Amino acid sequence: MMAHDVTEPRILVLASGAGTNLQSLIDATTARDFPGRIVAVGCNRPQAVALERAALAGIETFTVDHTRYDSREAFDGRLRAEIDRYAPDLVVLAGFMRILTTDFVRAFHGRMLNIHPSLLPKYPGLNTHRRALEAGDRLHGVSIHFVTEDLDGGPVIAQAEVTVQPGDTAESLAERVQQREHVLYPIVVRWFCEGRLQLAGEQVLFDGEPLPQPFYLGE
Ligand code: NHR
Ligand code: GAR
Repeated sequence: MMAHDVTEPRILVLASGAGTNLQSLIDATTARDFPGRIVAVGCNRPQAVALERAALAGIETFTVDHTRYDSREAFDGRLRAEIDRYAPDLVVLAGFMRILTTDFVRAFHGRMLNIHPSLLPKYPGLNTHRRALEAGDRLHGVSIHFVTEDLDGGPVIAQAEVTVQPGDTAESLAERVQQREHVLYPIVVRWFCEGRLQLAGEQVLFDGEPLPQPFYLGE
């Protein structure tokens, strides 16, 4: 058996914050049998802990500080130039907090995933845990979807649920949702790297067949 497969998919992770999802992906991809590898981590915040996690794992990093650009187009243009240096097969948004322009999203069509902390189509956008609590939802969770121009509206691949408990706060809920995120994201990234996931129009294909509904991981 070859120690290194030169064709293994190249993964680039974009993050903005703590990078706990990045860590779960580092841990998964470091396992000997994972069918892809993280070639770089990009960040829009120079102080993000995600950058330290990448460096500790010996992964190359770059920062494109959005506060230094006066338009989204300029920021995305620079971000894209940095990403292109690594020629990734897959771009993984892992707690990445900047809305991306249409041109950027189109450049990575079918090759960019996001993890979003709600059961989409509920609560696209920000503050999902607070909004689920305020709505009195009994069920909350996380979704992984292909990124399209439609913010948090791209086709959903997989979801995991979390039951809202009496006394839950946005923080306690976020913590339990994140535990599910750390299980689910490596599974979906593995599927992509195995060539099992594709985007055809607005349709997710799994093993070449339309996915009738997202994979659903119960509690
Ligand atoms: N870009 C596109 N075009 N489509 C998507 O589906 C995207 C995207 C960029 C990021 C992640 C998303 C999430 O999972 C994501 C999906 C940031 C915001 C936001 O409002 C909204 C959704 C997501 C990420 N960001 C503010 C902005 O002005 C900044 C907020 C901040 O810096 O804290 O870009 O939730
Ligand atoms: C995660 O819960 C992720 O779902 C969410 O932010 C957290 C990032 O944590 N993403 C968004 O809210 C995107 N707008 P992490 O940096 O520890 O992975």
